[in-house]
Amino acid sequence: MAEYQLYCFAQSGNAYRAALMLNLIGADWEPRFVDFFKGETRTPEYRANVNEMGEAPVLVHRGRKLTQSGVILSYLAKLSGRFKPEGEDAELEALRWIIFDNQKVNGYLGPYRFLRIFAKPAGDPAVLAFLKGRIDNNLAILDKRLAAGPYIVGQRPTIADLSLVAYLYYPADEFGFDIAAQHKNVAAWLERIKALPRWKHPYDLMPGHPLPQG
Ligand SMILES: N[C@@H](CCC(=O)N[C@@H](CS)C(=O)NCC(=O)O)C(=O)O
Repeated sequence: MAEYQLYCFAQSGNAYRAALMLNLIGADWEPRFVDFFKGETRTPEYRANVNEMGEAPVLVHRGRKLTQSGVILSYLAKLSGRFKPEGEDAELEALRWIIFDNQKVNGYLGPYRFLRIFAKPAGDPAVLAFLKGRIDNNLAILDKRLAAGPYIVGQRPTIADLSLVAYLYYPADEFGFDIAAQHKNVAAWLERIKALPRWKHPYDLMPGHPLPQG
């Protein structure tokens, strides 16, 4: 058995944050497929035994079960010393962007994409329009931040970057608009993260893609 197990599935940008970090630091890890589209996270068993919040990702390591990708990223950064914001100011700044990401950047992008391409029936157009307005605004904030420097905090990649890329490598047709084409600084930053050794696309890193038809 590998040192780390990660409950995850390919379509989950939230899980991708943790999977990418594990891969980039060269950890000995294995995915544990979560059958999200069949409702596994909503089962009493999952909530009782895996995560009371009913979510993926969940990281299992040395008897611990950690949830919330921001917590998992912080844990792995502390343990490995990699992608760790150095010093209190950088730590707080990284946390600030991770929370903004969870709530406002990928926090809207994930449900937007879900309602567009996975939900049955598909999302209400008014809800989609509301989310798209928030997404455009928040991606512009991210783009402006990246105009000022190569990474979110300082001159090297940290867990704040690995959080914020969560959904941004998924294909443009899943969103119905091209994030990289519309946000040039985001596009260049995505290329910088992609160039890191052991980077992998979410569909190549986690199980469950493509989804079975039907
Ligand atoms: N803030 C959480 C979000 C986790 C999350 O929402 N995960 C989704 C999958 S992408 C989930 O498991 N949702 C459960 C459900 O909707 O039942 C994190 O960053 O880990």
